[in-house]
Amino acid sequence: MTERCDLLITNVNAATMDPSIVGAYGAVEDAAVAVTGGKIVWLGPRRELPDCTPDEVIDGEGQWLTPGLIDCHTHLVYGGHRAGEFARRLGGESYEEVARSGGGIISTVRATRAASAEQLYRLSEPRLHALMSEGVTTVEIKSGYGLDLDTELKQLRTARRLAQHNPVNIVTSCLAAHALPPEYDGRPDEYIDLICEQILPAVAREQLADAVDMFCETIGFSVDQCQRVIDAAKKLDLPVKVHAEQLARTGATAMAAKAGALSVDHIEYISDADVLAMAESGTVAVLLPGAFYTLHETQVPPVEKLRGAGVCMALSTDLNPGSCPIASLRLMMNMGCNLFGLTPAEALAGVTRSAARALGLCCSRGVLRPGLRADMVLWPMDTPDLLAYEVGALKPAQIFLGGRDVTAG
Ligand code: DI6
Ligand code: FE
Repeated sequence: MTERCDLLITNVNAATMDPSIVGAYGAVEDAAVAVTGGKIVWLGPRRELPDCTPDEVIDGEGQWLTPGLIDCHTHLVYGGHRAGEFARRLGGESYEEVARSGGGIISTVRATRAASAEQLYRLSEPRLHALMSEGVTTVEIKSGYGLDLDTELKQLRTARRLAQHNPVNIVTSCLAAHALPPEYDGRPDEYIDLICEQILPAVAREQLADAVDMFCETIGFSVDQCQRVIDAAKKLDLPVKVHAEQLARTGATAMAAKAGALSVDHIEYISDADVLAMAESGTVAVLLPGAFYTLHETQVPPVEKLRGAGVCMALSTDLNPGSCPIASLRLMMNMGCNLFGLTPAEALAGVTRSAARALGLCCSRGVLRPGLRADMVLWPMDTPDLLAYEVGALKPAQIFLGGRDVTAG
């Protein structure tokens, strides 16, 4: 603890989410938190606070402070919308049927290719703002609605530009292996060549992606094709994550765990052996209840088995125009509990500590602890249980990004 600090928050209860602090939320009640240089430098019971001279003091008024929320799986940069397809699905057509008849991901690809960089930015920013208004301070954004070199680059540059103009951390993933573009119809292996030989190297040259993702599904790419993408990502020193086993068991999770993937996302159809493989490799399970809900799925991910095996479970929106057009991470916390059986404390861990781990960022954020970034949210509530329970009315009182107050309005 230095003698002076930039910011001191006192009279606050801290849901640190630090697993080394006993109790559901790693709670430190009647706490004080000191911040300098964008990082937490001291956190503990207020009565133990050493002498210090803060530049600014905030009275937390007995409210609760949590880590900034982290949405670790979004596709929020896209053109157009799919309201027409929503109506078709409500009329009884399945997601796969719509996709196979030229709708689905490919219809968003057409709209995203047609949008100018400026249009894409303007369409995407309100989606980002919706997340930020809920206390989200880190957002992952994927490409994958371009499926050609220029449009994949356009999407990823848009994500980087959103980060330059908004007080939020953005990390990006290249999801060129999302669907087969129409110009490669019947030639999926040649499209995988394009990804491995041209798209990923160009993305890496411009440092546009922090990771590489892929859609390993019967309506996406096979395990063998995805393995080639993983090998190409590894050559470029990029970590991988996999959309796995949302619609059927494919073997994607076993492949991802073997490759040391950061996360496998969805995983409704994984087997007991897959759960053990994840526990061994430390691969995070990213649960996406909004997609499950939107697609009226019935197969839930094996949460009890994941919990029993000690697999780290993150929660995310999957914000995308088809299977989850819902820009609310708080609603996902509620759905994680109601639909998947998480506890409220697991839901908060899922959008903080575990989400940070799914992005390979657990050394810098997701927990309130000295040495970590001061991305924090002050909530007007008397227990963190409310965060997963209530939807809509409970809003952050203050949002801090690297210790800076970035509360909107
Ligand atoms: N994430 C995805 O990328 C796909 N499903 C999912 O959960 C498809 C998104 C889309 O329909 O556009
Ligand atoms: Fe997704």
